[in-house]
Amino acid sequence: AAVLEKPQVPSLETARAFAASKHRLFIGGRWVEPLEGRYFASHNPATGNKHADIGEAGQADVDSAVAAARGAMDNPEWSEMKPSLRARLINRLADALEANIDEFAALETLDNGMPVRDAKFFHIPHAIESLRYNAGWATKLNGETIALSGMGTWHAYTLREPVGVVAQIVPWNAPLAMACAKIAPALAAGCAVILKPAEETSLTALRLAQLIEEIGFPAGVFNLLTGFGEPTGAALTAHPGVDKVTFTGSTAVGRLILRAAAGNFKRVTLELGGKTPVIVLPDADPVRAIEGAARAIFTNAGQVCNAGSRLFVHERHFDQVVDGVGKLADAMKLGSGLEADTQMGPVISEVQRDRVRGYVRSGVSDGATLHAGGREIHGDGFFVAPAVLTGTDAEMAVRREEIFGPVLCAMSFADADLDRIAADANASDYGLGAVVWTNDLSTAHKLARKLKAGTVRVNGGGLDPALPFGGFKQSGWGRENGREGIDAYTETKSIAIAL
Ligand code: TXE
Repeated sequence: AAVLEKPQVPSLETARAFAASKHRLFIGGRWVEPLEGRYFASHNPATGNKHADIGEAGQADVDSAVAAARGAMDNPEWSEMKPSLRARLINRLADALEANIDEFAALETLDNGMPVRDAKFFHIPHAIESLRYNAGWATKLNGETIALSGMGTWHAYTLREPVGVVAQIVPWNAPLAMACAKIAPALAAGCAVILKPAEETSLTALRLAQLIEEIGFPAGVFNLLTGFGEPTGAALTAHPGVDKVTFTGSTAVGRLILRAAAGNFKRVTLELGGKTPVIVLPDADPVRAIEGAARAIFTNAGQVCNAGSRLFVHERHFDQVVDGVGKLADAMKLGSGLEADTQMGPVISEVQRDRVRGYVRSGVSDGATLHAGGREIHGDGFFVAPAVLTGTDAEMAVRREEIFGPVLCAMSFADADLDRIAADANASDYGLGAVVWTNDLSTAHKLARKLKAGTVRVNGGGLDPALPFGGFKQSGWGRENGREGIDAYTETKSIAIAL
C-alpha cells in the first residue's frame, strides 16, 4: 500500500512532535525516568517506522507507583475530598480532552492506525463521555438503610467506600477510550489509579497524564506506568499493595491475572475476548443487515472485542447478505488512517498481521471457501485485507478462536426455531456480545433472552458509558460501565448500631 500521510489532518504536526518527545513515567504527580533507565520503541503501524521512545517501568517503578497511589489514598486531600469536587476535577479533564480533541485524534491514529475520522468522532468522544458520565456518579454513591429482624432496635446502613489502589491494564485496540472508561469510575469512586497502557499504544495515555497534571488532581491519585505485559503488567497484578486489577485484553492473560491476583485476593474485573454472533432472521431488512454486519466486523480492522465475527443468515437472505458484505469487503479502501478516504487502517503490528493472515489460510486449508476479500497486500505498514469465509464448520479454528482481524465466517440456517438458532450462536467459549437483525418485536425479545452474551444488540446499536458491558463465560468477570461499573470500584461496608 502506498502510504501518503497528508498533513491536512488538524494538529498532526503537534501530535508528531509529541510522539517524538521523550516519554517518561508519571508517578506521584511527577514525570520520572524509569529507574532502570530503559526505553522501548513504539511504531506507527501504517508505515512500520519507529515514532516514539517510551519509558519502560520495572519492578522498582511499580513499587514506587504503588507507594504513591497508597499515599494518595492516605492523604485527606483525596480521601476526604467532597464528591462534588471529585466530579468537578473529572469534568475538567473531560473539558480539557475536548479542547484538544484534534491532537488526541491525530495521536491515536499515528499510534494505533485507525482512521482519524473514527478517532475524532467515536474513540475520543467516547473517552470524554465516560469521564462525564462517571463524574455524575461521584455524588450519588449512596448506601442504604436496612431494616434488621434481630432482637433489639437497630439503625443499620451501608457505606460505599473506594476499593483503594487500582491497577488498570488496557489493550491497544481502543487505547484512550478504554483507558478513560476505566479511569473515570475509579476516580469518581475515590480510588487511586495506576494505568498501564499497552506497549503498542502509549501515546494518548501519556498526553492524558499531562492534562491530569495540569488540572490538579492531588499527587499520586493518577500514575502512569508504560511498559510491557512482562514485567510491568505482571508486577502490578502480583503486587500486594494493589487492591484491585481491572484488565481488558486476551483471555490467556486474563487467566494469568486471576492467578496473580489470588496472592492478596485482589478484586478483579476482566473484559476478555469474544466471538460475537450476528444473526439475520428471515423477517429482517437485508439491506440494513448488510451494512450492519459489515460494520460489526470491519470497524477498527476487526480489532474489537465484540466484533461480529460469526454471521448466521437465514437462507432466504443468505446469498444477498453474504454477497453484499463481500462486495463491501472487496471495495474497502485500505490505507493510512490519516488519509481522508481511508475506510480501514492497518492492524496494530506485524505479529497481528501475520496472525490474521494465518487464520485466513488455516480456514481455507481446513476446507472453507474464501468468498470475498483476503487479497494479499504488499508494502510497508501492517495491512490485512478484509475477508469473508463460507463453508466453515463449528470445529474450525476460524469459527472457535478470536481472530481480532477483519475476518468474517458466514453461515446459513434454514430453521425458524429460536432454540436451535440460539444454540448455534451460543456454541462458543466466549459470551461477550450478540447481534440480532429482525423486525419482529416478540422474536427480538425472545431470542435476546436465549443468547448467552453480556450485551445483545438488536438492529445495530452502540456502546454507551451508561450500559453495563462485559462477558458471560470466558469473556470475562464483572461488568464495566453503568452503575455496576462504578460499584465495582467500591467496597460495601455495613454498619449496625444498637439503639
Ligand atoms: O493481548 P494481551 P495482545 C486478544 C486478541 C488479540 C490477542 C493478543 O485476540 O489478537 O488478544 O493481543 C498486558 N500481566 N485481545 O497480545 O497480551 C499488555 O501489556 C499483566 C482482545 O496484545 O492480553 C497489554 O497492556 N498484563 C482484547 C494488555 O495486557 C499483561 C484486546 C493486553 O495485552 C500481561 C487486546 C501479564 N502477564 C487483545 N501480559 C479485547 N478484549 O478487546 C500482557 N499484558
